[in-house]
Amino acid sequence: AWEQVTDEFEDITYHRGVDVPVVRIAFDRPEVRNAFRPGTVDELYAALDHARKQADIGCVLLTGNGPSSEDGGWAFCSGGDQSVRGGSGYEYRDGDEAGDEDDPLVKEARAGRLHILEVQRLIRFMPKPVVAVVPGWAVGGGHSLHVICDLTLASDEHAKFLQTDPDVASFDGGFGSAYLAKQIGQKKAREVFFRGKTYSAEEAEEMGMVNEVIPHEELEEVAIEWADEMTKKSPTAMRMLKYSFNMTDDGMVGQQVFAGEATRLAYMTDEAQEGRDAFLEKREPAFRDYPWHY
Ligand code: 1HA
Repeated sequence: AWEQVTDEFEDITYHRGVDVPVVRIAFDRPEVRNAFRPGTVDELYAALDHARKQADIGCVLLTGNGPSSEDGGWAFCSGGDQSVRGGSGYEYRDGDEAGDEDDPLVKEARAGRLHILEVQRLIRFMPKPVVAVVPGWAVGGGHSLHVICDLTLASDEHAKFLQTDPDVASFDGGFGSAYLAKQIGQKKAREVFFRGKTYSAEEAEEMGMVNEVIPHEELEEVAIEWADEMTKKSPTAMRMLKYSFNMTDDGMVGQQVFAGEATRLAYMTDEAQEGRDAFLEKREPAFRDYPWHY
């Protein structure tokens, strides 16, 4: 069972679990296969950032609502909305929430955006697992979103994986491609982009970019079961593991994020309290009272 977190959003829905400490964030534009326009990305970022900060939430499910009322088609996300693509990115249009020309701050925002990459980074660095729950098409920038998620669960019947980037003269040269190659190998990742073939959920699982293929009707139920299992584990251990998995691929930023968590743990020691207390009491810290662990 879910309860709605807010009804403020237009292009996504945002719920939290009643029995399990998990949230469900879903694209809600099924008539365009859940393509994202700039406002969709703003809302997605806001919801993910909210979920990131909830200390009682241990897992995020990212999915797409469906089916389409037009033709019954299912989608996770079909990437950037090509109908609002302009010369420098995806553009707000008249009538969009952030498209009001009279507002000077918003005027800035009308420039073309590629800020789905900011969403990718938020998913990458948030200290809890994000699961792509793929009920249908994962295409283009939508495919890259499933790649960046920690885990992917896919509908046996409707999930389809397709990389159209070079068909529409776009390229996700970051996580969408390079990280995909880490998951499925260089040859396969190059095939996904260079050939642009549609892969079934089973094929995607064999390739190693889907964790489990699930009967369509049970997809969300199983996703909640996985969330239930993961959120019963130690939050600190889960966070350290996610950042450990990230670190080798994330260079100095990976080290910074992992080290930040090490600093947080170090702050919890008596030794760290002594450092703070000595400063506040204007005395030498008595660090010789603390062991050099081995
Ligand atoms: O690569 C990036 C980025 C890289 C770096 C930095 C930022 C990035 C940001 C974004 C992206 C990208 O996402 S580029 C890739 C953009 N996406 C695509 O090229 C996918 C386009 N869509 C399709 O190939 C197909 O529609 C489909 C495989 C998802 C589904 O095919 P299907 O089931 O045959 O349905 P179809 O009839 O094509 O689509 C249903 C409706 O949804 C159509 O509307 P209608 O003609 O009935 O009015 C279709 O136009 C619409 N639709 C689907 N996808 C999109 C879309 N409308 C706008 N944008 C879409 N992406």
